[in-house]
Amino acid sequence: MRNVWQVLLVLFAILNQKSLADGPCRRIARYTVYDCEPAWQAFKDNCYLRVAEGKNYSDAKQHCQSYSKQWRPTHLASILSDDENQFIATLIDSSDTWIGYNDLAVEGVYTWLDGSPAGYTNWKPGFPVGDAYGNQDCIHMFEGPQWKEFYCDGKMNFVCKMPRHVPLSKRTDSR
Ligand SMILES: [Ca+2]
Repeated sequence: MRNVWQVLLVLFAILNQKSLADGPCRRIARYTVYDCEPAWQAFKDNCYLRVAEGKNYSDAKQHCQSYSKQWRPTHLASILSDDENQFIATLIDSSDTWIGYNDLAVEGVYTWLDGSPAGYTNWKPGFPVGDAYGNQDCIHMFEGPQWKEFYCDGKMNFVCKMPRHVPLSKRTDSR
């Protein structure tokens, strides 16, 4: 009888160790994952809303920010990979659409409104042209997945992006 308990104890120890070492389970436990609200579309770690209302860049920017929730700052969409670019291009159905990229602060230095590092781009061939045709500092998707700059007071549709995954560490840090 004692042997049976010893075997069970060893078995329990092995199973317990296995579950602790299970990578994916541990990773999920570090995040709170939110569903996207109605009308928002999920893609990987974010929710996206296409807003089919012509607004200038500043108004579009504020409109997106107004959706922000605790630990989920919302901005005009940043686009950080070809996958994400394709997803958004499909979402907006080829309409001219503001994205969260601009060189408003320093001419020729493009930054994302949500603070994402600049890296991926999908410029239309020949762009950016800088301010060759006037003060064009705001970036939009132009008739599909490619980007070009335009005057920031132009009015067009836009797309907002809200994080779905909030790291638990962030939740405790930002209290
Ligand atoms: Ca510019």
